[in-house]
Amino acid sequence: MVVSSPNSMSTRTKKTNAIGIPTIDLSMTNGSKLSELVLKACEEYGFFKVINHGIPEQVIARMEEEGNQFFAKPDSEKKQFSGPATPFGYGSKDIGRNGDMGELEYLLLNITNPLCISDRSKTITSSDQPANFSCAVKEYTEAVRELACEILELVAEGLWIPDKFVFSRLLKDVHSDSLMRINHYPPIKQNKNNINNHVGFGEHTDPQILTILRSNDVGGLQISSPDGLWIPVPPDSNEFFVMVGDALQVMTNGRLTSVRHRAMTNSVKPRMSMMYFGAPSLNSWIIPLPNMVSPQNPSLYKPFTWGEYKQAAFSLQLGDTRLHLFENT
Ligand code: GA4
Repeated sequence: MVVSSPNSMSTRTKKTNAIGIPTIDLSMTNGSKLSELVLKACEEYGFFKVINHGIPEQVIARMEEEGNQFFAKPDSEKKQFSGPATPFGYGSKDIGRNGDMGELEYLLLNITNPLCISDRSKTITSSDQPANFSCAVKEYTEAVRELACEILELVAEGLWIPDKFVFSRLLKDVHSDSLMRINHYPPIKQNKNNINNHVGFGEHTDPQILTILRSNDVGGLQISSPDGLWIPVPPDSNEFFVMVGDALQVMTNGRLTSVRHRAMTNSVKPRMSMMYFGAPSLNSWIIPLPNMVSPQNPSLYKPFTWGEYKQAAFSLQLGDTRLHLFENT
């Protein structure tokens, strides 16, 4: 396996032994073993793959099909869905509000509970059947939100938190600020040395609680390993990848850490990934849970709301570390 160092955009790479991405079989019947494995993966990598997740193939296929149809439209049509600063809708190359650029186009949609996508998102169509796109998003999001909740309940069990719904409840809240994103990375020509090292989406951590990612069968995702090397994640279009976000890091008082990741482009095939970002409501407090704090293990963070954190994150650059702004000194 070839890995390179985070923060270096150079082509400097290093060969190492294959580093296994933790894979968790959700159909395991031994519940306490399952929660132990989920917790271990969250602690060691902040990242893992889930198999036997129970999400029907056709729900995934339908969402992929709608995404492909949308991105295949002419630019002039896609641009009609460009979002205002909020930023919902279609975007191309610009990431966030502070000049970050990527080699991709995307759709960013806000998701509400009970599941319905916002009025603006509802107008997005991929075909002459306007309802198809919003139905596919609704069905897909419902399924991945359930998956995220199941995983968060396992995390709570693994941490011996008496209320196992402490995290999942936040995603089910009627005011949950969760998002759905579909990224499309068209192939990029190789440079003159035949090296393709274009960063499609720059390195960052996700600000939310938990991310559920699924991509087509084209590679590109890389995660930063605990010892600071980039690990390429082999694609698996039938399965889902789970990432710990900043808010979960804070609520577990740093026991789980959010994973730094990025996406590379290739010169052959388009990559499409879809992410559900599970978040609490804007006025929820993001604070370490009582049983994650003790006199020996005091709270690492000042109390803040999800709205405050989101505002801070969205006013910084993609790769900036943001949690230190909220650390206790
Ligand atoms: C990363 C995770 C999600 O894709 C996202 C991104 C958001 C954006 O694209 O507008 C941000 C980025 C993400 C973190 C820092 C800020 C905000 C771009 C950026 C520079 C939608 C999110 O919630 O945070």
